[in-house]
Amino acid sequence: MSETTHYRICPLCEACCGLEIKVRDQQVVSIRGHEADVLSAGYICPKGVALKDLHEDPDRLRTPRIKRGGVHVEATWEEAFAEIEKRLPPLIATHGRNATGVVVGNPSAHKIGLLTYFAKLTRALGTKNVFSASTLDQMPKQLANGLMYGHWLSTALPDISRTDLMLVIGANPLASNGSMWTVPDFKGKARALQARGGQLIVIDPRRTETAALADAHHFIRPGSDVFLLAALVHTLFAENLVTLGRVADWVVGVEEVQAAVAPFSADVVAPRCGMPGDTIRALARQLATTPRAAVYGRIGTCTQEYGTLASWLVDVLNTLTGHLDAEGGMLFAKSAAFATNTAGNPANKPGVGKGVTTGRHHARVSGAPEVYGELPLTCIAEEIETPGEGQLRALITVATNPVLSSPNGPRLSKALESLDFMVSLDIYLNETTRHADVILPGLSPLEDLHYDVAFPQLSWRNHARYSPPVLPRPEGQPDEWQTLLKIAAIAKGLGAHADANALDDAQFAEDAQRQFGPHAAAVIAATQGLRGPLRTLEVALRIGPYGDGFGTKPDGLTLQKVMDANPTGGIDLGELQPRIPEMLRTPSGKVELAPPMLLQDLQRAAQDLRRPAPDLVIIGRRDVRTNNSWMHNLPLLAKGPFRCTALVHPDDAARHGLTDGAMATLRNGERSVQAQVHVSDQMMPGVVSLPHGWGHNLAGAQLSVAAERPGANINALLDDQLRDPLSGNAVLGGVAITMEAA
Ligand SMILES: Nc1nc2c(c(=O)[nH]1)N[C@H]1C(S)=C(S)[C@@H](COP(=O)(O)OP(=O)(O)OC[C@H]3O[C@@H](n4cnc5c(=O)[nH]c(N)nc54)[C@H](O)[C@@H]3O)O[C@H]1N2
Ligand SMILES: Nc1nc2c(c(=O)[nH]1)N[C@H]1C(S)=C(S)[C@@H](COP(=O)(O)OP(=O)(O)OC[C@H]3O[C@@H](n4cnc5c(=O)[nH]c(N)nc54)[C@H](O)[C@@H]3O)O[C@H]1N2
Ligand code: SF4
Ligand SMILES: [Mo]
Repeated sequence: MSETTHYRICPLCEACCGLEIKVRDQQVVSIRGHEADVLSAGYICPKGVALKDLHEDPDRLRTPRIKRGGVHVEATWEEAFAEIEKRLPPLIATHGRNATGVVVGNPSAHKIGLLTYFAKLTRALGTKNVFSASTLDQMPKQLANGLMYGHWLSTALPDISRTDLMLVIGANPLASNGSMWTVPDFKGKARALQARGGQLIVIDPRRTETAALADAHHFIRPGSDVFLLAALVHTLFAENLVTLGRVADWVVGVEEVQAAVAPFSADVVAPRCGMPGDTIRALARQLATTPRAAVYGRIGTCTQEYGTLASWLVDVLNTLTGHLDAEGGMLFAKSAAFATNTAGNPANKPGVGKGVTTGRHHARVSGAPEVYGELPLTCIAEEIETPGEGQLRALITVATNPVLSSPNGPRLSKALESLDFMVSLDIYLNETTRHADVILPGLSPLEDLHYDVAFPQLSWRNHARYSPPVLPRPEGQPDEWQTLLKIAAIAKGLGAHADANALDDAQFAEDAQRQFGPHAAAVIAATQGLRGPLRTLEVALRIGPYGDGFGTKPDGLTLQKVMDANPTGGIDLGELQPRIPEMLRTPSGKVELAPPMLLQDLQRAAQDLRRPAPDLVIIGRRDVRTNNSWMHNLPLLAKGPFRCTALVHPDDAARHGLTDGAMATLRNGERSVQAQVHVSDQMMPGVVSLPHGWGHNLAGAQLSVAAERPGANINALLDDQLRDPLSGNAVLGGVAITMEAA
């Protein structure tokens, strides 16, 4: 057979690169970057190439598993759904809906089927126990976005192709390829910035790959970003540097912010941050006096006790230096589909919305407030362990591996084993799914279609790209959205034999009625022949800001037009443009610079300003050849030097009697792990770095390559009780440890 060429968006990380995939005899022959791709222009990393390994991985599940006598055995789809029907509805009948829970993980953000259908499962279950990896990651940013701009996905993005100064805090895009910011080839764009005379500055407790590229790098004590950022803002006021630029008419709360940051002068925060006061002041001046500048903060600023405050202050800093919504500063994307901040508002009128409320209900055991309908993922173990009404007895996990990815994984693992019933939608039998009674596999990415729901709302450039499946799927394997609908139907008492497509049609008709009223019949007629997420996408594109409005704007986008553009790399929708006030969805129609909830929390930070720094703390690390916990089984990525090492500063190594290559025991109270030490002056003294997602030595998993070099699980050390109280986000860094030779 002859070779065919396919174009497919990589679903593995937020860079969303366009790939060119050559196939012969249904075998992948090569994967490279798609030069014509309108977003990524040929950029690719080794993980994209490893999609072939993922597709061919013998450990990847292709058929369901049911646990019988403690062992996972292969089952048909019918048997798997029958098992769920046998066990889930009786449990709901006896213990109520809140005895069930769902947790969804990172890969779902890259799957239109999971993203658009997950909520149907949670609705059918009717439980308060909804958890996601968001509370291990970016919930603080989501909350800050919601409070300031009225929607959690309204994220101000660095206008990297036009800026002259870029400050990166707590992110390492050279390894991660960007997050809450879809920016393939960050390195190339940063180099271009430098080539036009601009500067890149990095603030990080480790001199990272990104810091090595930068014009300047400053160490910061883990967890102290809130103090640094408050001091930067303080300096702007103290030195009369505040300017709002083009958004001046749309910002409220400047004076409140000025009063709230009063305790945080540069000299006061300096010891806590481990940064000289002069450095902080100079940075504030540089940001204020550079006409095109952008501050970007990411996971290092989120996964700490003051995560929401730090995320908010990044945007406060951008606003008060006149860089919010300005070319070369921070801009908002305008997505072709699915963006709440483009819906129902004619351009240039102030956008008004419902705003954001949290705490509409609370976690049963900890009392943690709900945020965007979710409870903190780190509450799961205690919700399972603690008896009483609403005790969590049945859990459905979707594309998540919290036994490795969430703090105190060993406790969670034990708790999962005590559940009455557990179902996992997952492509591996791994550290988490080994606890499941039923595992339902999703398709290989190469067998699935692709359209990004969230990332075009976070992209450095506006675009619309669709990829069809590259390879045929195994006979009889459902789409993941169909699997979700089946479980939803079972939970609603409709039985295991309910037809997913019929359920989908009925649901779509109902939704169309609600959304389009008198026009519902026309919308249903216009989308005949489509179903599932494709139908949802067709509607979203056509009513979106570039859409054809179902024929009212004939030049506008339709699904077909986006599909047709696949071979030419998708449709380019241009550079980001200023969007305030039209994109706002706050009740006031303004940028809320001083949400009361945040001002109040800043007092908590003020009280904490003089806490002495622990002797030694641990932080995480990413490597370009890993992806959280689940790609260590792919030979192409697993080969080479071992990546799960503890980076230790030479002074700390000497202090603790450790030499390069030695094994160290890292302890947090009763809990400990062992890791190989790599002595490196990349580290700030007093800070140890160990990557997450490792620890593949747990019995019952089926990950033959990963098990060869299992690595240490940093999350076995971290504490499930440490959270940012506003967002419920876990604290993943800056945790005090001790270290000794093993
Ligand atoms: N200490 C520490 N811990 C961290 C972090 C850190 O920086 N430090 N980072 C945190 C962050 S940012 C995140 S997002 C979380 C991630 O934590 P999780 O969301 O739990 O993600 P993973 O650990 O990558 O697990 C992904 C799971 O999805 C499965 N999977 C992969 N593809 C598919 C698919 O197509 N369909 C289905 N159904 N399943 C699939 C994999 O087999 C795996 O079980 O980890 C967090 N944990
Ligand atoms: N190759 C690869 N790419 C990935 C992933 C992966 O696992 N591997 N995971 C994906 C996911 S889920 C996400 S969320 C993104 C995350 O993307 P990034 O936010 O870029 O994540 P990291 O590369 O971990 O960079 C975080 C940086 O914060 C620093 N840091 C730690 N603590 C602090 C602190 O208290 N203050 C400051 N200022 N800095 C601190 C760390 O040293 C690290 O350099 O990456 C995504 N991309
Ligand atoms: S950077 Fe790598 S993993 Fe991320 S989308 Fe691009 S090819 Fe895929
Ligand atoms: Mo993440």
